Amino acid sequence: MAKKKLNVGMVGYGFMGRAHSNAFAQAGHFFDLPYQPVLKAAAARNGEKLKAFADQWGYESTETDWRKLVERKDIDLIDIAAPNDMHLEIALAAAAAGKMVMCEKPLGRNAAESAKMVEAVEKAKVPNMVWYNYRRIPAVTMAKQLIDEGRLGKIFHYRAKFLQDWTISADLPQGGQGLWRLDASVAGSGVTGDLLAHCIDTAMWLNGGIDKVTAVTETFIKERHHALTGKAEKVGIDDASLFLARFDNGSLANFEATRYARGHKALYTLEINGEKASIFWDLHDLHRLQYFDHRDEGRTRGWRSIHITDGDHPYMGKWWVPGLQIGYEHSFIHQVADFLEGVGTGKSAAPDFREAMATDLVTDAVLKSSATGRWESARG
Ligand code: SOE
Repeated sequence: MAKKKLNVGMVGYGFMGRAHSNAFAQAGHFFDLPYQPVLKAAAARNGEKLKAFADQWGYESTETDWRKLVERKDIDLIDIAAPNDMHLEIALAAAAAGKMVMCEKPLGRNAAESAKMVEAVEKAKVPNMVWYNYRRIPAVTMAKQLIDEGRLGKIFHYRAKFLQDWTISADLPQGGQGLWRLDASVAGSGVTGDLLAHCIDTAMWLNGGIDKVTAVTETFIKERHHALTGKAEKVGIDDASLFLARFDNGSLANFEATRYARGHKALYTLEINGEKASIFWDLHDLHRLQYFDHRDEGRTRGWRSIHITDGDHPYMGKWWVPGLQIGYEHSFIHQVADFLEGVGTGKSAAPDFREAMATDLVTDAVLKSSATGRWESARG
């Protein structure tokens, strides 16, 4: 039987525009879904680049004004893969037009923006989701299963890092395409919203709510040439951000993100220590879950390196044969698959806008604490 079509309107054609487009194109090939996504139209300001993107990915049409895309009757879902300062306006318009809305992380530049987006999608009752893709790396999903099964017992510690090194050069400009992440007025913050947001989303999914935080941030390069104004301008983003946290379950955590860890490109690691067992995961070795279980027989007890490629591992039954790995882009494909399953049952797949707003409350608290030097509530 022919599947119902779900027409996607994509805003943005950068790194995330490509990751999301690939996910929409591939999901139906591997997952048996109630809807078939159709790459109906893409929108961006630069008509020439947009056309090249649309041709490459097979979009049927283009719009150089995202408002036209939102108004179109033949679009069911708006996917926001545009810079952070555009999320709010597009999400409000899309929800008001009755479209389903997917938004790249972080949802807002701060929790106040996110709250407006939550209100809009809840009022319009449209399915909505934020692209926190790392939850759907099979090894991370399996960590969630093990924790929910109680295998770790009481959790004492959560540790996460997201380390990069791509902004160390003082010659790197801020602003403009590709480098808007360095412009605080566009991005909202630096590594706190860009990298720690991932760590916080995964952490709260795995280990529950965060109660309070105490943080320190630093901007190592104070002034950069602005690609749009052509002048040297003060840098407003945090280059590095570290914080301690207390979770509601009593566990203690430390988080660190930086773009100044020479040698590290995207080293996202997390470790959880429980009374009975521990888990460690590393994005550079993403198909492996390291697991230590104290209940194992003493003589052979040790860290197991589980290759998450077998049919009974999360999502893996849909891919190749046991032993063959998948990668980064598959986390986005899994997210589309879960979203479309949810649309079929009338639910939003996690994290929906409301759940993602909780992450923005934590990142707001981190930035506030780094300014006040005090512990701050992570609940606004
Ligand atoms: C920054 O370099 C970045 O691309 C983030 O914006 C993404 O969210 C992260 O997954 C990888 O790093």
